[in-house]
Amino acid sequence: MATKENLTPAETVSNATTISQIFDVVARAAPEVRAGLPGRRVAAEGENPSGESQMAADVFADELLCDRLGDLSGVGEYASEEREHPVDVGTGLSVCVDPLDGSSNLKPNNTMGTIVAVYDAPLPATGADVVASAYVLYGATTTMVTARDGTVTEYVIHEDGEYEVCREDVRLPDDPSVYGFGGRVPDWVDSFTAYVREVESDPSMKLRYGGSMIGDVNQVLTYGGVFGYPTLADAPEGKLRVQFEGYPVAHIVETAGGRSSDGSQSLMDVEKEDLHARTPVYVGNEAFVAGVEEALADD
Ligand code: FDP
Repeated sequence: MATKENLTPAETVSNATTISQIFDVVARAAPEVRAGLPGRRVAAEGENPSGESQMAADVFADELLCDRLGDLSGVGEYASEEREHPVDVGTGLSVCVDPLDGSSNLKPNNTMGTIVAVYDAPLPATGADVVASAYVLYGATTTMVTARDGTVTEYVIHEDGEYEVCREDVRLPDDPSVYGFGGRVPDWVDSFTAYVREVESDPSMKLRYGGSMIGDVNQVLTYGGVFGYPTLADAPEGKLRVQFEGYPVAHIVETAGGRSSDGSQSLMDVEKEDLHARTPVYVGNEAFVAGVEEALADD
């Protein structure tokens, strides 16, 4: 039997096939990740490379996804928010994973996600290297949103790992209605606070913030609007990580016809050398993201 190490050239797979396999692995692992949560609502011993405490569920999801994705013959590197360095798993595409996004929502039993970015380059990669992205949302149901080849698709994932398309060619609605921003409000910079007050003054806009980026971004993808985790007074780079959160979410939102920004440029144009580097994140309908950039321009 061909193992990953002894594949002949004829047995190597195309990037397009590998992307499909990555999405398939992630969808099929999702019910297992979900089923593994109830017993893992406790802190793990370690911290992740960003200095945040880990839950047992973070570690569990990371190990599961590393094993499964690392087994794919077209995957060369696996990196996650839970590991200091990428794991060399062969030759091929690089995969960056946030195994359990929003894991502080585990204890109160709220929404969480898994985020996946696929790069055709060694890690750390750039926005131009993104060839596909996806997230799983563990909500009332389990869904997966993928972006590749200019199209965003939403799937519903069943308990046995089978999945089916529930929304094709997902686009941000033209009549946006939700907004949500992370960080403590007193820590926001004044120009950003002023921008948010303006958004709030629009009677058609409603606050929707759940503390899990994927849950919050999925609301924007469903109803239209804006999500951000901004620059904070004591954390100019915000909280979210470029490789694991910024690029994949920007790729999905931009492919769905929206915009992304770090405050002055598309998130896809941000370049940071550190695998775990952070960036402010603003994503949503064009007008809202343009409004953030305008508001922050004078800072
Ligand atoms: P969490 O720390 O719970 O994993 O990835 C970081 C993240 O969640 C995002 O999912 C979420 O948007 C943000 O942090 C929430 O941060 P705050 O607790 O500061 O609101």
